[in-house]
Amino acid sequence: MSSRKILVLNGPNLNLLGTREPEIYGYATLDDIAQRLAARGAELGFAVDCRQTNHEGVLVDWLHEARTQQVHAVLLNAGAYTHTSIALLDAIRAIQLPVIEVHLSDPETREPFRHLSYVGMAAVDCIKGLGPDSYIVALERAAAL
Ligand code: CA2
Repeated sequence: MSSRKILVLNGPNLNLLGTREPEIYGYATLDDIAQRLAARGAELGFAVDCRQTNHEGVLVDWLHEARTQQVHAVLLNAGAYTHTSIALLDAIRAIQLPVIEVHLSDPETREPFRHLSYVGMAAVDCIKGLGPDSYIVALERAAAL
């Protein structure tokens, strides 16, 4: 396995993917997405470590961990914390690693409260609105960095 690593961090409620609101988020589960990421990552020469938590501070801890573990890049779907979390903004700025913001839906076409992204203030790129393919496109962008 490659020693080059891409970390994929998923925030609150994304553990429910594939079970609720399929009209917005589709039918793929997070495990399905993780498997696709692992396969595409292997083709690109990267190990993909895909995680999910419902807790803001755990996302902050994992971002800090990325800095010490020679991670090539981070893909971050912070879920609703995208729109609320100055702590995540500060963590992304602090780790000095490329972070790509990922969303299944396109938050800018949804409710106004989803239009602001604190993650986007520090991320190097944002891939959104492609369903599970958002993660694959983001992985390809990350691999090319
Ligand atoms: O489109 C995305 O990926 C979002 O990050 C998803 C978040 C939402 O708060 C962001 O505005 C956009 C919500 C994730 C909730 O995931 C669910 C999955 C299945 C059923 C219910 C919620």
